[in-house]
Amino acid sequence: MNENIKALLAEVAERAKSLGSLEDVEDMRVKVLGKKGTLTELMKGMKDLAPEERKSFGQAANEARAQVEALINEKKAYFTELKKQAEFEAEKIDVTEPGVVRPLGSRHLVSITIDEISRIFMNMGFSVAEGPEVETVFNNFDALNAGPNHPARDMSDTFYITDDVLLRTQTSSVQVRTLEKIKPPIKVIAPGRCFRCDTPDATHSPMFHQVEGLVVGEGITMADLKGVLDSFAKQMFGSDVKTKFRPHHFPFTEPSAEMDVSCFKCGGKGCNVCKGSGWIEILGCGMVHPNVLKVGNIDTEKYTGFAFGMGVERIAMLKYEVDDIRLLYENDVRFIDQFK
Ligand code: 2NL
Repeated sequence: MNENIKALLAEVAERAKSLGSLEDVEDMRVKVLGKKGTLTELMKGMKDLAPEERKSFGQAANEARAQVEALINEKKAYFTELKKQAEFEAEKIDVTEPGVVRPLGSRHLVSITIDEISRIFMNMGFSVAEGPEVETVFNNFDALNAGPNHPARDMSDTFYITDDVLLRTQTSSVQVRTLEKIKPPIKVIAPGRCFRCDTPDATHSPMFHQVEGLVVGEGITMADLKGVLDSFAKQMFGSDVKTKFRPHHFPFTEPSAEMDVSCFKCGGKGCNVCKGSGWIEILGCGMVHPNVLKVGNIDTEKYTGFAFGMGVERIAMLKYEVDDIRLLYENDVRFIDQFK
């Protein structure tokens, strides 16, 4: 074999020992087999040879080329595999490693309380109605027997949007919609958000929640009102609480009353929750005023009804001993996380 080719193969074999990467292999391929590579240059010199030498030189050169190509392919495969293994190693994940703990949110105390109240009434056969927070003055006041001169209609007490549209001050407007829509017997509760122009303090907020209830049917009396609300009080605050009804006034009910429960904390002896009196006021109620029933074209000779309304925040604060209503809206996780 031609000395030059021998020397070239020896050199290639030597260089192959120090190859360290795919780049090195490619580098060697260009240097030996490339357009200006050492073996390519040798082959170009073939034309200067004597014809009788040319054949054996050509054979040797082709063999050398095949050898070098085989070597390069082998090295290429080796370093490709090596690289792949390194990549696999870098990508390796431990599937048994504990995952990232994402803290779960919790339900808000106001939602929890609405659900608790609703559940009790749903178990007594009430359905749940919802309506818009932006209401007509008619649905919020006129339909509830609060005429144009009623003090609650004052601009300083209610958020008006126009002369005829406002943010509802109680969820009674939902029951008015129910009265207009369906015929007795009616048995609904209306939980939801309400608005009044109040300066915030420990017990007042311009945005708060109510659950109101309405029952209309034949032969409904004050005894039904007392039975339903006494049962509610016992389920909400404990089976040993007593209830009492004090006369009151609302434009939409006649007669009207407020219901107190005996203190569920001290049993009536007097403590911080009942402010020493042994009783806690929890809701307003009464027999639906005939003028309200007439809004739904209900025959007031045939049908009677009772209604009630309670402030959700007040109930939640009493039950869970929260002493400032603003804690419910600040959404400090340390506070809201206590109730789940
Ligand atoms: C309170 C008092 C009350 C009503 C709400 C009502 C609704 C209709 C007809 C008659 Cl459609 N009454 N609702 C009745 C009595 C009292 O709420 O102190 N709420 C926090």
